[in-house]
Amino acid sequence: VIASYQPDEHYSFIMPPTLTVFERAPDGGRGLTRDMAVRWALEEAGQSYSTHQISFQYLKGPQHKSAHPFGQIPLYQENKLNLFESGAIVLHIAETHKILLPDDANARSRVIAWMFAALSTLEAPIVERSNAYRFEREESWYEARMPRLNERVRYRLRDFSAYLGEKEWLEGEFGAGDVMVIAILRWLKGSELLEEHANLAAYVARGEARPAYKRAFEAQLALFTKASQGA
Ligand code: GTB
Repeated sequence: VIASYQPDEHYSFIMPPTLTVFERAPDGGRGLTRDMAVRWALEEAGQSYSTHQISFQYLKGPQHKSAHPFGQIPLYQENKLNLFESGAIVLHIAETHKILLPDDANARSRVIAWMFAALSTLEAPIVERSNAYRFEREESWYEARMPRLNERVRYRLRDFSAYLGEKEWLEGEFGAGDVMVIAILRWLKGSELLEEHANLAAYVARGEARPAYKRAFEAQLALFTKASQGA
């Protein structure tokens, strides 16, 4: 046994966890790949970690797929645990470090509901729009399709903005729901969609101003810069 699995505030590892990430991030170091939320949660926990950078070829190879069924990043490895899906990894970090989740059972369920909302209700139209932009820009129908995809994002943002109102965070204290929601809203940066709601733009900016977020962002950027310099 090389580490304690007791989920208490002294939870620690002899071997820091390893996070598998892209060798060359396709997002230009903007912190949009799915390892970003995990890095952020690890920084909130004060948990050191190492990164394993892999090529696209390795991503789709049998060794990686034996740990990650879909051949994706991030993969989180901690002692004997191989964990995939960024939301599940963030939840694991929150539970084991007793951070980012309220003690009260109902409040905890609400925060977890926000994690699901980020990864389903909010994410679906945002990812659809982003995929169209990334992969279908040259198609003849792209210009005609985009307004519809923007409208689907707007539909969700209107409701979310109305709900958030002037709250600082979703459920009182900053939590795992905020990590996941802000991580996906950041995909809209640079479009007018987020800026249409001053409270949403401010909410994302509050998340990005957290020291843990900044450390996570710098860490992924450092790898990207290294990769783009061919190091
Ligand atoms: N539901 C999974 C999770 O949350 O962990 C989704 C994981 C996922 O989509 N991983 C992507 C991946 O491995 C990388 S982050 N893709 C390879 C594959 O599926 O074959 C997604 C991503 C890629 C690029 C940008 N970008 O360029 O802006 C942003 C996000």
